Amino acid sequence: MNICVVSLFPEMVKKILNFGVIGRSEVNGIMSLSVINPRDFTDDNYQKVDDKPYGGGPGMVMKYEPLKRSVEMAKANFSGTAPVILLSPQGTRFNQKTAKRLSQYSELIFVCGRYEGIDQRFIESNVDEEISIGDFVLTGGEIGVMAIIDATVRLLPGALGDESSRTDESFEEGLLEYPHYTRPREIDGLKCPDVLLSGDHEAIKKWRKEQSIIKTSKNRPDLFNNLTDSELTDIQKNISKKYNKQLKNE
Ligand code: 4GY
Repeated sequence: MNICVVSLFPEMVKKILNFGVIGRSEVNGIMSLSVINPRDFTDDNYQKVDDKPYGGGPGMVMKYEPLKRSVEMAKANFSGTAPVILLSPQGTRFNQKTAKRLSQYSELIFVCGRYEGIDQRFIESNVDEEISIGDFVLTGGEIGVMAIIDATVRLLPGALGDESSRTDESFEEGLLEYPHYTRPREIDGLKCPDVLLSGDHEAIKKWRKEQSIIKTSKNRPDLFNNLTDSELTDIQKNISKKYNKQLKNE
């Protein structure tokens, strides 16, 4: 996968994506990352990438031309299949499903904004898709783009070693992950749940599913309420009911 990021802070994106699984994927040739700085595509002496907003108001707005030329350069380096994706709070919400969809592309172009916003005409004529990583406002798109690249590249074949993609399956089922334990068996008086040491694979599977259900109904009622009736057995529905009653009584 070839990825190009348009950003006023190229070092930020390059450095942070150079660790662990994602860093290795670049060494292994699974992914290649380049960054284009819109400041290199200005034509005035001050290399101006922003200007005052028409209509007044606080802050500065990113100018159309340096961004457009940056995207043109990114496209010239690619074969022409890459969607241009803008990171902004106005975008559609990113999730595991989006990561899966993006991982099917062989080329991606991301645009990071800064300041108060981006000239709308650039968005309308040069951006294919607007994506948000959450309902909060960052100082720029860079941290969002790093989250999206991280979640997407780890799905590429060979990116994870034997760590497999088991962790995602739970999200695809619409449930949060079950809790994990490793050695020692007891530490600071805290025990590992007996069932995990029982060797009874069916019992372990059942326990983990129950834990996922409890966690999801407690922390993410939005996800839990999205589960269809057929996805949960009656027993599993009762577990969450019982658990929610317990919570209320506390
Ligand atoms: N939320 N999800 C986000 C963001 C900062 C002004 C456009 C977000 O993805 N990006 O908050 N980005 C803004 C800052 C210009 C980007």
